[in-house]
Amino acid sequence: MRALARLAVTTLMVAAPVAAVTVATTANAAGDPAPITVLTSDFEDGTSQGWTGRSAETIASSTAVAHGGTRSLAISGRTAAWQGPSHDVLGTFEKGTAYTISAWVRMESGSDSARLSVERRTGEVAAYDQVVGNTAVISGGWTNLTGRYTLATDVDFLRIYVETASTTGSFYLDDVTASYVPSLPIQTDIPAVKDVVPEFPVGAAITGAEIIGDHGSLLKRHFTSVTPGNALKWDATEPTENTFSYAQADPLIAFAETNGLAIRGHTLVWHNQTPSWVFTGADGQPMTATAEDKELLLARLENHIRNVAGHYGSDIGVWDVVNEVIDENQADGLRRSTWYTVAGLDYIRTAFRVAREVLPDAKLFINDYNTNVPAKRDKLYNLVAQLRAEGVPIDGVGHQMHINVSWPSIAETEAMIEKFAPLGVEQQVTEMDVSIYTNSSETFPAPPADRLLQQAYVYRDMFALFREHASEITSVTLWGLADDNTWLDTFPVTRKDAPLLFDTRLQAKPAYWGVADPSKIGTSPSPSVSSSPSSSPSSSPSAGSSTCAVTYRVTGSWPGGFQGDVKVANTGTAAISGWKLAWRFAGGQQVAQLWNGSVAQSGADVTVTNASWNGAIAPGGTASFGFLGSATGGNPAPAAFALNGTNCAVL
Ligand code: 9MR
Repeated sequence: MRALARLAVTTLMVAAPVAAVTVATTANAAGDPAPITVLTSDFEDGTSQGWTGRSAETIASSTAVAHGGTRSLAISGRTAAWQGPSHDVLGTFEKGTAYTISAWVRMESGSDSARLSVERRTGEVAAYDQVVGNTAVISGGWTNLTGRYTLATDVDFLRIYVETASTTGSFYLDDVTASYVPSLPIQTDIPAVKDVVPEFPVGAAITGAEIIGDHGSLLKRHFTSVTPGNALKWDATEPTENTFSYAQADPLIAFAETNGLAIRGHTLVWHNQTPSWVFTGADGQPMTATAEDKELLLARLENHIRNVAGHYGSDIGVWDVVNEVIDENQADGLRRSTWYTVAGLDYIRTAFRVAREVLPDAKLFINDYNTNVPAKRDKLYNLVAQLRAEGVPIDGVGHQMHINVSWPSIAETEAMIEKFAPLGVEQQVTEMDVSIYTNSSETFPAPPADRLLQQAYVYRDMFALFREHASEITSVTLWGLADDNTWLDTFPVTRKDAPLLFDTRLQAKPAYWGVADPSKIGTSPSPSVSSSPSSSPSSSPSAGSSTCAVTYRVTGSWPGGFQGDVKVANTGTAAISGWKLAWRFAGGQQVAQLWNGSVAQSGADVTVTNASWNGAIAPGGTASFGFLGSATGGNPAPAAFALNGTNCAVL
């Protein structure tokens, strides 16, 4: 066994969300006590140290390769990808404690992906919780799998195991540990958020782990509303056609009811976390825009809503009926999801109509991210205005508010609220979190104090704004309870983030004080107030008057990221000798990597300076560069560019 460094941000991919557990990366914040290790397997004693195969595969200590020492565990004779080594942790793992599990894996030959999971059983019912998603493994070296797992239910069977994604190749396992950092009692001598913010319910998104032990106490103490973060989504509630499951959601709903918390239902219709059968036609083929497929899709939608919304009835007072349907890059503003391509706008009409029929008294919401970005905000506004004019029963607009310490400005956020006010809809902040990162390349082993303070000012100013607008804003929900369980640990890249009011040990952060008592965090203004630094292009110039022209193209995109290509043309009569091109990313995009130039980004403002070989642009000549960027929501093209301080035509 070699000592494992537990301080670094770990590599982890979380794929499907799992039932009633917390899954997240971990990084010990400075000052945390040493972890307590509850399981160590180094295989140095020549035995398999309690590891057995999940089936009839062969498990044996081996000297062929070792991560540490001279031995590892060899797994061979596998006849299915799910077969692999497994170890009992029943009686080792306690409910409500977050364990960090680390294992090293290496293929005997070739390559595959490996993942680490927990199998738990209660009575005859088995569940499989993924702790570390598919991670590339090779024969030439060791790959670490590390993730965090919190058991949230009573079980009579509990084993951790490793499997591969596709092949049945032999592999090795070594240096497995499971450990936890002892928890701290929650603070009972600080004001409750719900008491200092009486204007509207303040909520937290929760999984099974947030309702037990200290997490449950913290939740009850500070919050008046909850949103099940994954448990009500289609993949959890109707994994196979017409077979409904409330196993994940029921305990959360029961907790909320017992403790008098309001419940936001999230979400009835989304393009993510929806099983593929939903979009598979009667012929077994992916649905297309035929009348037959549309009819089947809308029937499935209606059946889903009647069952899920009907199961909870009036217990859930607010539903995100549809989620993330806007794509501001489409002329009509509508996301080209399968929902849309098969059923057009009728899927939204049907969803609201059926939800209203089932729940005459519930508030029905349309929910989206980046609703502060004017292009997206306006498309959402247009859609809601159109549908309400048709009589579609949309009661409210949900602003997710996944933001960061330097974006967006308070002014832009206020403009967002004011935009929707004339529609007469309720508005709710539904998924707020404030990342400490301003681009995809930053990684901190522990949250720096200045970022935590910046974050506190953002929370202070945003909550002040929401409270001023309490006649429009009827609820504010944070996307998580504490920093120990946040989706931002794996998005847009894997690194430890700290976007919430309470830290990984459930203690109040400066962000909490920004909400609860801003006098405790000093008087510095929020850095998010200013959104228009002077280096940025001021407005879109007219094509005829400038001496430069910029062509900006997105040449590829994928969830969370994109590739951009930029060409700068010298349309003047004088040679350019050295250039700087500036623009603003209005959608929160961040440049992660850039070639044929060097980049600096501060908040939304990007400046690219020529490389040594492309600084000279003769009249009529061009220079080009490319980059990889992250886009957490929409990816609007910059509206204007300035070359050496002069606005360019945009082609
Ligand atoms: O918090 C959710 C996370 O556990 C899931 O892995 C993720 C991907 O489907 O969805 C997260 O919740 C999303 C929410 O449902 C809609 N807005 C964006 C949220 C963060 O991705």
